Amino acid sequence: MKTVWLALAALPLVCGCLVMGGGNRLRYVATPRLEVSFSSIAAADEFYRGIAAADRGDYTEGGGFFVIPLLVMGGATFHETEFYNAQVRRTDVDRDTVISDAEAAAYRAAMEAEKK
Ligand SMILES: [Ca+2]
Repeated sequence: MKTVWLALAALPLVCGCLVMGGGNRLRYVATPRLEVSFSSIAAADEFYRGIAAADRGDYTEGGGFFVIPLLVMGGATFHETEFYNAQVRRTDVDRDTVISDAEAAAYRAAMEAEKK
């Protein structure tokens, strides 16, 4: 009986792997990263904590039923640059390409609030 449960648990992983051809898919991304600086180390720290809490779902292909196995196996395509740029645009409210302490703190608070 234990073997059957293990087989059932492994099934989604196998399916996800087959559908995507397995493994990582590399994709050339022409979009450059936005250049941005931080007003302080604390601002950078807040910003990256915000990024860690931000929802990556909109920037990851291969959703629906297979999303968990694909993420576990690294088979989904995550558009890292687009994701990063979107976070920078969202954070740098006054568009001066400097993320201030206040902007970073507001961004992090918003990301953590959305996560809940
Ligand atoms: Ca700014």
